[in-house]
Amino acid sequence: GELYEPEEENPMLGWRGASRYYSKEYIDSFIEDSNLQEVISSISTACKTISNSVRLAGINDLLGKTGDINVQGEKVEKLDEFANNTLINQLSKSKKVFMMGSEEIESIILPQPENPNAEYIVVFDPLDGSSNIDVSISIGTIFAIYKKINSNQQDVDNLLQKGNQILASGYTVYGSSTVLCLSIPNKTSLFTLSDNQEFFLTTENIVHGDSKVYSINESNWNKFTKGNKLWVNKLRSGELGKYTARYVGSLVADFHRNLIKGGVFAYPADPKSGIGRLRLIYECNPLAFIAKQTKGRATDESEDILDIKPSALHQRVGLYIGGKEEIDIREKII
Ligand code: P6P
Repeated sequence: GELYEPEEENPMLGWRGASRYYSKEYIDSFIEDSNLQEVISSISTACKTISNSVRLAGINDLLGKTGDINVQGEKVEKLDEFANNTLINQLSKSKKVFMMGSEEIESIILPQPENPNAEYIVVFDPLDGSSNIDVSISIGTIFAIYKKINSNQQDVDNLLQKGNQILASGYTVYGSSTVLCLSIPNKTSLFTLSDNQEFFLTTENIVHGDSKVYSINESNWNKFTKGNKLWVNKLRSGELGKYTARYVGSLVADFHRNLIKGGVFAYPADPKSGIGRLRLIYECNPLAFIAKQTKGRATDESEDILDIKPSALHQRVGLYIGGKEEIDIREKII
């Protein structure tokens, strides 16, 4: 795309304004550790590449299936694989990552070449919302960064850390615009990808919105517990205020809308098995961290998501995530 011409009256568009808001300098200003800055910079680079491939998927013939089956037993979309490889390659290039975990890969991923002395662990869902890839509906990348707990490159405990150990987490939503959300303790900001491939700070210190939206797949009604049926009926009835329903079918898009405007997203666990659909490590923990940093909350059927000790890499839990008040209301009702 063409370069921005400095515009005096609108500092956001001028280079001077842009340099003040350009995410690399901005991120470096609020992340002290230079190694962590490098990890985040490599993730943002990967998200630019993924964004470009998402927007051109049909043209690049990346649509459709590779015919492979992933650890979730789902058919692998070519774009999922591309996103996964892009993140692994960029994180490896940073030379700052000790170990990775991906929603697409069954076990531990080590950077190539390996970095036994690196400090950081990165877990990610490279492209969440795969069911929406072929129909041009928003999808996203989710990530979280931890410090390693030991230097054993075979020890999966490095990936099985509680969400409350997260140092930084975020996502990139590939929607009508490409927006990177980056969250560290008490500071969450949004960056929009410009046509000259820079992430510009567009929202600083976001706090969870408070409009009344509920986001749940109501086709699962017959599998809801009595408590959840009571809660959803109260949301519908107007008893808790005038709510509207929104459901994209991509967790990142539903979460991003609720973060900005407000609302609560729910994906209940199966009441019989207690097993959820969403992955604790790759989806729920990173978003629960953001919710907490923006005055929101996230629980599974009973406890705060960030307090759950993961027992398996691909563990799935129920998820109720949104403004703190919304989650508190549900807990009083169920
Ligand atoms: P359902 C997408 O495949 C995903 O993992 C999440 O992004 C999304 O919230 C959920 O599944 C949608 O599931 O059962 O409502 O289609």
